[in-house]
Amino acid sequence: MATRTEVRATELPAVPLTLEGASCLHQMARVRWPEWKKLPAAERAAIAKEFSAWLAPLEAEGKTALFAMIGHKADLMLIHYRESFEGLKSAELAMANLRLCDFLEPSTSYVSVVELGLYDSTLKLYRELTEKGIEPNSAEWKAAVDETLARQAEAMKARLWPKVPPQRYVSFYPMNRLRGEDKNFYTLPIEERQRQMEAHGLVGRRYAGKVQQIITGSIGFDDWEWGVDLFSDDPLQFKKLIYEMRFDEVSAIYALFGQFFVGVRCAAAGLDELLAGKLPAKP
Ligand code: 76R
Repeated sequence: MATRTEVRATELPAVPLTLEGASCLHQMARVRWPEWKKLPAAERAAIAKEFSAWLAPLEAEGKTALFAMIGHKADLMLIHYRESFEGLKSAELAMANLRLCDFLEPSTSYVSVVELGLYDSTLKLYRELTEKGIEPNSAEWKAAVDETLARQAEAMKARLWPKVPPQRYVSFYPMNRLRGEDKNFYTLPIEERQRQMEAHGLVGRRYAGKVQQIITGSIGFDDWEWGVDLFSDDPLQFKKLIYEMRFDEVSAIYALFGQFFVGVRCAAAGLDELLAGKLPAKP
């Protein structure tokens, strides 16, 4: 087995460049059905209307979306994208103040930021700078990194600041890129991680048009390293894509997954229907 020094034998800095965009909060909640059903119909209607009126403009902007979740882990999931953590906390507070939240029991949540990993450009840049004899972390090195990041952030603006995609189904799950003490992605040289991530991207690209993915990074924010959101009009595509990726070297060896959540997108305007036991249309 390779020793730690052997697998770490690379001249290049280990950390790939990443771009961060929108702050993201997933909120899962169960409806307190017995208490909800006890309310008079007029009160239920007023409570649903208050929530829908708050949600509708955010939904139209693509900033917050409502999903009806399948299975016992949650009845509802809200996905919020905001410009900052302050924006996320404001959304959470505004929502908590709505009367519907008295009838919701949070079951879990997930805090992360939209992240684009730049393994390809990182490796190209690090090699270029090293060949020119520029010292890692010197002023010149940092300036070149900043310049690359600024250029990429501009080119990838739409992906960094997404609207919640419009597809009918979502699959959300958190994951890590290490398994136990022997299988640790972070001890691989950056060249090897770049190679594996490139192969991962190639598999993913075969699902273009069928599944839209948004990767959010959560190191330092939540219990796993990444949150994965997949959106599709055909939920079977989630299974096919994730199954195929299990055979990817990077997933087969290094991926560890948390709980999976699957749900159906619902229009804000359909909330009263949903809470009356009927699945509404998507927006
Ligand atoms: O962003 C890009 O399109 C560039 C290539 C790419 C990166 C950097 C990419 C492509 N992903 C990247 C990063 Mn991904 N992805 C997952 C999962 O089920 C599994 O095995 C893992 C869960 C899926 C289903 C998926 C789908 N990806 C990441 C990262 C960060 C890792 C890091 O930086 O070390 C994780 C955790 C992750 C996990 N990925 C794609 C997809 C799909 C469908 C694509 C192609 C997207 C496209 O080109 O449109």
